Parts: sequence; structure tokens; C-alpha cells
Amino acid sequence: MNRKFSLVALSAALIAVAAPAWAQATKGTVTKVDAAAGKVTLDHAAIPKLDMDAMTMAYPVKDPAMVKDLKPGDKVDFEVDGTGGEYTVTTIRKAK
Ligand SMILES: [Cu+2]
Repeated sequence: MNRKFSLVALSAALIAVAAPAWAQATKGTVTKVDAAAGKVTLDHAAIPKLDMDAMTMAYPVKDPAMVKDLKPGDKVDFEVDGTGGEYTVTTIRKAK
């Protein structure tokens, strides 16, 4: 294997590993942040995996630090974990 090919293969492998983390991300807009309570209110698109329509709702976040740099109006990509009717935002980032 030559060096150039190795780099291409490595890059492809990294992309393959990195992609699934956001593959199921949902688009939304922040409407309110309550970092003290560890909550973020999102006007979000439908979330098929949770059978949830587009709506605006408040979600608890896994770690309050995740939302400290967010403010109303920010466009975000986020993921929600939902079990037993309890939804928690597990990842969130500003949309590019
Ligand atoms: Cu919702």
C-alpha cells in the first residue's frame, strides 16, 4: 500500500466512523435556553424514529454544558434519545 492510498483509506474510514453520530440528527431552531435547569426549547422538524411530528417543545439535555453557548434563534442539529416517554437531547450543535 503506498502512502497516498493509505491516507485516502484512512480518511474514508474516519468519515465512515464520524458520519453515524449525526446521521439521525434533527434540524431545529432554539427558542429558549435554560442552562440552569438543563433544558432547551426547540422548534424542530419531525423525528421519525420517535414518531414525533414537527413541534416546539422543551427538552432536558444530557449535560447542561451542551447548551451554554446556544441562544434563541440559533439553528441547530440535535439528537434525542427517547425511552418510556422521557426524551433527552443527547447531542446538539449549531447548524452550519
Ligand atoms: Cu418534540
